[in-house]
Amino acid sequence: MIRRSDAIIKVMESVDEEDLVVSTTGMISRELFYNADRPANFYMLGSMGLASSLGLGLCLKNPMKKVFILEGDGSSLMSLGAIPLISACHPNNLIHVIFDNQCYESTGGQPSISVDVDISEIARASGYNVTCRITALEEIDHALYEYQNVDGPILLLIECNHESSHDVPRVSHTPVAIRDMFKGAFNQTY
Ligand SMILES: Cc1ncc(C[n+]2csc(CCOP(=O)(O)OP(=O)(O)O)c2C)c(N)n1
Repeated sequence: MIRRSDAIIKVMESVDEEDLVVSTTGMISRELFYNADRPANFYMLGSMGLASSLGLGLCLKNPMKKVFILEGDGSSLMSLGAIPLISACHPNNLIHVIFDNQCYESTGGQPSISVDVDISEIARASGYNVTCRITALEEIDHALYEYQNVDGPILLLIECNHESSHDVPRVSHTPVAIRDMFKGAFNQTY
């Protein structure tokens, strides 16, 4: 089974300098910050469940840039209406990555209902252009390479284990600094 932090590192290896990344609150943002901090990352420090809605807004406002949404099964299930909304808006620049460890790992590992509910099937039924379930680390870059020129919305659901190190530091940028750095990256043209 894949460790979530290894999956985050793998995804980030396929992210280009100009791509935008929005990460959900909790350990996903902390692991992203620790392993791949960059101005074009928007770390949600609260507002669980809203990373995908924010990512959709960014896609619609800036169709020239790819937007990666990094969230957990818990975060995704919290705002499940975002999946059909994303689909209905046809953002061809959106890549939605869900690290599914079947629990709320950041707050102690309480089980989520993703053990019984396949979120990738919900995305497929909602009309995402591509959905795929990933069970091995090496499948991540293969999938991102294969779909790099395919229109979104694309969903990668990555099955992860419950393992994680809580020694990973908190995001040390202030919310204002995150906003300002991200704004600069959002407006940067290449
Ligand atoms: C509205 C709201 N509810 C609850 C929390 C507390 N909280 C922060 S992260 C988290 C768990 C997130 O679970 P998931 O998205 O599955 O990610 P994981 O930690 O499992 O990687 C919770 C419950 C919060 N920050 N905001």
